[in-house]
Amino acid sequence: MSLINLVEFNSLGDERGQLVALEELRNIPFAIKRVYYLVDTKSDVARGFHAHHDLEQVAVCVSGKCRMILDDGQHREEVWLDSPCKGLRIGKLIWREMHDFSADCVLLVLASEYYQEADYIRDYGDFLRLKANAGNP
Ligand code: T46
Repeated sequence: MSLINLVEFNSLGDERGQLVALEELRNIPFAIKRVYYLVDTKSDVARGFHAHHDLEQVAVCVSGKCRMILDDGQHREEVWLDSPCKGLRIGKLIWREMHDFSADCVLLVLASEYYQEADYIRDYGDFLRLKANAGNP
């Protein structure tokens, strides 16, 4: 099964421009507790490099693009987030990295939980051990 789980958002665009609506438990598959966005990112500076114990997210580049890598401890897959209509679901215990941000990138993330640093697994070795103990995948 692919790690790349995309959600296609309808664009309610017309001659004035595009409008995309994100609604919890409709086109976002969880109750939204937090919204954050990455802006002013640098093309040669990658971010992420962690997994979460218990967090679901949907990430969408509302402007520009970036390359997202997902890793379940056995497989790595990548996808370009390059459309405001393309959301990427990222489940729990998935390592993620963001690379190659375009200069105009705005990466919006909807999250199922409030921010909690204790939910992060920031060491790749710890992540692999956790996955192995949990019976990967
Ligand atoms: C993720 C990817 C896609 C907060 O205080 N509150 C927040 O809601 C968030 C997201 C971060 N922070 C703090 C934690 C760090 O001190 O902001 C600082 C930067 O966060 P971090 O280095 O984790 O940023 P990224 O871009 O590597 O990762 C972020 C999210 O943290 C992460 O959950 O999945 O974006």
